[in-house]
Amino acid sequence: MDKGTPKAIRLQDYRPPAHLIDTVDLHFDLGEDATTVRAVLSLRRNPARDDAENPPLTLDGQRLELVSVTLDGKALSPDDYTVTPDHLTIPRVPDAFTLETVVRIKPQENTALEGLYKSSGNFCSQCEAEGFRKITYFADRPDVMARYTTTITADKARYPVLLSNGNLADSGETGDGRHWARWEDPFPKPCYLFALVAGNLRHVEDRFRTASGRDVTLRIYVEPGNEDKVDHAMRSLIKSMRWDEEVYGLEYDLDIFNIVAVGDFNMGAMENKSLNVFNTKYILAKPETATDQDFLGIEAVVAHEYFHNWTGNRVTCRDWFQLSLKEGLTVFRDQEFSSDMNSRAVKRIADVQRLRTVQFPEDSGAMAHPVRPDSYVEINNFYTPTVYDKGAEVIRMIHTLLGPQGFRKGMDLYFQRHDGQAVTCDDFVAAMADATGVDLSQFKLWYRQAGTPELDVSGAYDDAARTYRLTVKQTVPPTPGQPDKQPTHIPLVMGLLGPDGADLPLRLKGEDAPAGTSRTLHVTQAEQTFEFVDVPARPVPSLLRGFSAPVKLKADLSDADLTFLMANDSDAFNRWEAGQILGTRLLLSLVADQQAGRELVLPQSFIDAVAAVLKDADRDPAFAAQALVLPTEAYLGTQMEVIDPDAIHTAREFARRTLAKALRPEWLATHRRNAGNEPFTVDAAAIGRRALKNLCLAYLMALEDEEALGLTLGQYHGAQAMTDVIAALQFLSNADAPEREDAIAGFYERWKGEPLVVDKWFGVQATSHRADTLERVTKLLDHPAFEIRNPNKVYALIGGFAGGNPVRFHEAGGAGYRFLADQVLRLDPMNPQVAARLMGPFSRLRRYDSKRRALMRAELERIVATPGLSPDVFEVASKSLEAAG
Ligand code: B3K
Ligand code: ZN
Repeated sequence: MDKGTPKAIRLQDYRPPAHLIDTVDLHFDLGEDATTVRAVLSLRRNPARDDAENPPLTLDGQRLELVSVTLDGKALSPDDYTVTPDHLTIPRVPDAFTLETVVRIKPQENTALEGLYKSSGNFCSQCEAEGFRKITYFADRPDVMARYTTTITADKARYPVLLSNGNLADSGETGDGRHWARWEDPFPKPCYLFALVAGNLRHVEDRFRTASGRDVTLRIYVEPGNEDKVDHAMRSLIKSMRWDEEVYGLEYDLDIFNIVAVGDFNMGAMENKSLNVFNTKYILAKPETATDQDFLGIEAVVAHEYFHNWTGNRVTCRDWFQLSLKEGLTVFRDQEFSSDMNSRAVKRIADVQRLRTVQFPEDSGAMAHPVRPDSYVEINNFYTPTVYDKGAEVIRMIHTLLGPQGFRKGMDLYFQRHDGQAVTCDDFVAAMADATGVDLSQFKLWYRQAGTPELDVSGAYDDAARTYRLTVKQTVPPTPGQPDKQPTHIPLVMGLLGPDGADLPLRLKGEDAPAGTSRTLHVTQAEQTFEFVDVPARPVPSLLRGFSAPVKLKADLSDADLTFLMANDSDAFNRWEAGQILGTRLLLSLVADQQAGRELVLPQSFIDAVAAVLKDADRDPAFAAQALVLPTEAYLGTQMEVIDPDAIHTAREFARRTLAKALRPEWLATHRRNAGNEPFTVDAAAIGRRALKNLCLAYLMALEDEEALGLTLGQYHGAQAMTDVIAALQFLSNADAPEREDAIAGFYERWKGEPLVVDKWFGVQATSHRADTLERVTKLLDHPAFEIRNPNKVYALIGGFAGGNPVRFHEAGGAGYRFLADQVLRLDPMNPQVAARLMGPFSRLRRYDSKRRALMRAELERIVATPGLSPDVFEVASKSLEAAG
């Protein structure tokens, strides 16, 4: 670091702001060389602070060229203030005053995509978390909420569309080919929700009438030529608006809701008040260009950003440690929305898989942190699976503990108390507890303790007494900075299956009568026993139904118990889970065989279990497609003490090939039955049939015989929907077939005009498990379609290889590690956020063998020794090294 080691910001140092800002009047003069920003702020001393004297005014500002400062109409001279690279400080200010600053900025040179920048010639902004300070001097913290007026002036021909938050108040022309628009946002907001867009954009419009009769104009802005790809996003928006009214009684609060899709964006989307800015990936879709997963992703992200209007914007975060207050809650809301729109079980399975393959590794790696972190160096590094996805699980557990009605009561109270405020996770939990009388004091540990809790459950049936005792032990593993953990409050939803497969009525010892067949046990101690009485025969327990807590569960279930649960559990998630546990057990034993040099054999009982699911597949194709996928290589890694990527890959491919061969006629028949040429729709049923069909083809292609290859080529050339085309291309890119190269080249030729489709093309090649993948990926860095400045391209090619191709990335010589470090160092000066995000795989080095660990450590040392490193990359690299031991 050239500026010395960056300092950590700590939650315990929080102090309310010294000054409040009531109104902000912004004037942007957008130019080709530079942009001038004039800001008029009305400020006053914060009565909530107990400073003895009037504190100095300190505003945040970075990379701003200060032109002038005026206080209550009087121009200040440089003697009246100090300017550092991060701050503007005025030592003496009155109790209440108006401050006007004028600064110049260069959006054209902003490659970090934070603050005001240009994408495809259009101006756009991204302020969360701390980008507003790159636009103007301001108290850039979420607990300073102000009313904004924004006037934008720009060349009319280049930038016909001028947008900001709120309502359009006025507009006009200046006579010199320039025009202007003034936007007023009536709702006080933190500056991270500010947005500005100016460009040559087209829009598609629709309307929504709210429950109380307000007519809202909905507009989606895209680059010319993309108007035919917004229909699904618009429908998703309308569905989200209706759902939030129905489920939470929450209505939209302005007359206009705008979405803008831009091609260069660091993450998925951003919930700026009434002006959401989206990565094109989460807006643009038609069947020819987007996969089913893309369609589902769009529905979820459009909903997520819309739901933020209440959970995030109307009620916001006091400080960035509280990020999960809005993110965990909003992810939970979007998950529930998607479950209501599609298949609940399939959605839950997908969310749990994501949690396990992305969040669990984070929770056991160098960057492990609680849902509410205690400290950070760079806040952008904390937009993590832990804050988002584990945060959503924490909300889901509250939902389970309170029940749907209790949860709704809690939400009502939360808004009643805190509308218009910047609050903490404690405030949220207090509203939930106060509304229902449920004690959540121990539960709050979930916000403070990092690490994935482990549950060890064993059951004992007493024939004579007709009792069944479940003994539950919990431990929370140590994580960096948190060596000792306390038992937390874990809702363990469970049932008991009788010998006929039906749920038994559940009566705990001491209860007068059974209470239901599925119930929540409150696990609150290190070890606890629950005794059920009146149990007629030895039951098979169904534990952690619906994945009721984000824990690792170990249960003493036999293979026969698991097969029984697969066939009979009334909880669909647990039917899937039983299969996964079986699959994981089997694959881990194959991994051990592989490591010991023993011959690999797939037991007939496992083939039979898969055959049974396949036989029944047509009843619920979407579910079957999930149940028939073997646990992923990434997930298997999380289940091992020391991850062995080669043995995992070999074992899993062996199992796939053996299943393919043993059940070949069944895969073929199921493929055929689900490959009908029905008209393309994106409903859950059709998505499920396509998923099942492509899964069958994936198994068949594990054999790479002529028939499979013929089917794949037929699908590749004949299919209309991108889901099918890209699936076929992916199978081909793994195959040894001579047709492979033609297909890859042809795909590019066909789709080179569609950047999002080209991203898929990069992704398919980056994740191929063929031996020459790294060589190919390295070459692709020089492909004319690859742009290091475009985050989507970087995530597809570099991220796809490092994060989505364990066997090739962890190749024993360390070439993958060298490649990743090179790319991180190349990218860091341009875009630190994206560079830091790529480093995820390095932060898990502790989990690998000593040789790989040493190779990764060497790359990390090379990174931290590089002068001028961003705080983003420095934080991840140095923490990874520290934890490496
Ligand atoms: N709130 C934004 C994420 C901002 C990330 C800043 N590095 C998107 C979302 O979660 O809805
Ligand atoms: Zn969010």
